[in-house]
Amino acid sequence: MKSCITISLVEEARGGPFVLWDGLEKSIALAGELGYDAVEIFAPGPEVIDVDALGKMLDGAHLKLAALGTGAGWVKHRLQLADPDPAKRQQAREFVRTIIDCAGQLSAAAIIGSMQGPSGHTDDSAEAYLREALEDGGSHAKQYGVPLIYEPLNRYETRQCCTVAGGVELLESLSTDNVRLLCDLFHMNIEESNIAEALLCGGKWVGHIHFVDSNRRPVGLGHMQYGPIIEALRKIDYQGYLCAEAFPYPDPHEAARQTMRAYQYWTATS
Ligand code: LER
Ligand code: MN
Repeated sequence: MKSCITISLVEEARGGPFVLWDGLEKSIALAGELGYDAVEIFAPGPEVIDVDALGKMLDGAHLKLAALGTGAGWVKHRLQLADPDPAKRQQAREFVRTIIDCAGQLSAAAIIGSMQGPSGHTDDSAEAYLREALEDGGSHAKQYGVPLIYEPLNRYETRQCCTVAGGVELLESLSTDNVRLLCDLFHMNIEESNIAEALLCGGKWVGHIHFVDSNRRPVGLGHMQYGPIIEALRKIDYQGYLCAEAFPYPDPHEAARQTMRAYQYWTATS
């Protein structure tokens, strides 16, 4: 399992659960210094990502790009993949495709989290629209040899899909085999009866982990029981990232250091 840390470039998301906020250059330098393997970037849109420049910056810090988030599509542009308005839905899918194109050029995946639609739309068509969007994004990502990553969220953020079992059912219903699940331990702590068992149920569909404590603070600062979680991830032979998506508590630097200490502790061979 590899280490990863989130960088937010989205001003509208201040106060959100992203660790580093100090611009790409400084954040990448810090992630590199602390020994992270990769970063996950939450960007306002594709227009702010200069793929070549980002690639060089990451190489210079010996980092990979793990993923690009699409959440700004919702937070900044109010685009949802399950919007009842076909034109808005189309715009939302287009936004996701352009993020997939940026990430794909750096062999990274795009993540669909809050763009799936928050709590508003509850009719059957919302799920059908989400399925169409996952088909579309999953097929689009294939040309880059990366999956599209789909994140079940807790009940206060979406009514689409809140559990790993629901996510597996959703992905198994698609005709594309190129979508994987993002299992965010914070959301799972709210929704799952047993986090380790949920990960075992996720099995081969688990494609990314948001590595965070029960209170959304960095790992080690809440009451999450990581022993069984790490054991479950080993059992399913998870080889992906444990990515710090947590509040920058007590501050971004210390949150980054705390997560790295916890990552090293939990992934030390036993
Ligand atoms: C939101 O709660 C979250 O977990 C993010 O990863 C989604 O964009
Ligand atoms: Mn998350």
